[in-house]
Amino acid sequence: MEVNIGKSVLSLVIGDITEESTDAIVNAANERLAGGAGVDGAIHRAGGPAIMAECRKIGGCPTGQAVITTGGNLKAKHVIHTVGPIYRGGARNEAALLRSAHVESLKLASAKGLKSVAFPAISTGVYGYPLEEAARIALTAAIDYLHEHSDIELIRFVLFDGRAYEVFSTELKGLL
Ligand code: AR6
Repeated sequence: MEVNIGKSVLSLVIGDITEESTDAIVNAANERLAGGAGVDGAIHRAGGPAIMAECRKIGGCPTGQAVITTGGNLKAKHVIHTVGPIYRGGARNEAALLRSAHVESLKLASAKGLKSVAFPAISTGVYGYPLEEAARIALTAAIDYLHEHSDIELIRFVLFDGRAYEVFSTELKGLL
């Protein structure tokens, strides 16, 4: 599914984000930037050791913030590592932190002059964020950003399975 937001494109696809050829792909990292399971493990495996070498130099990233490294062997030249919140019931500022993870990633892309960014469904795996709410927050952050900044030409959400794709599609239709 693809929609125009101003002069930019917001797209949803099913796939493996490590195969994306956007200028940057976003990693759902942890605060230590230590690597892990899920999409984080997949990105480090596919991108090779240059990514972890830069993560070690950077040292860490607070929840809701973002940092950028090389894409190593990936098609994407850059990886933006952001840390989504661990979901603990919803009353611990999770929504604001999840929005911030998206906005800070996009600000970093803009600051580096990048034009296209692919996101996974941050926080919805190991970190346990309910998918419907996470999709709404992620999509709202992306739409708001594209309305306010015309430099980013494409934001793509790369969903790993059909269910996540369906949930993101339904939420996106509800936001338009
Ligand atoms: N491409 C796209 N999406 C993927 C891929 C892939 N290759 N692999 C998994 N997903 P998660 P989190 C989806 O757990 O919840 C790590 O250990 C997956 O189906 O990767 O933010 C980190 O080191 C899910 O929908 O990230 C942190 O400690 C989504 O990506 C912690 O997990 C996010 O799931 C972060 O947890």
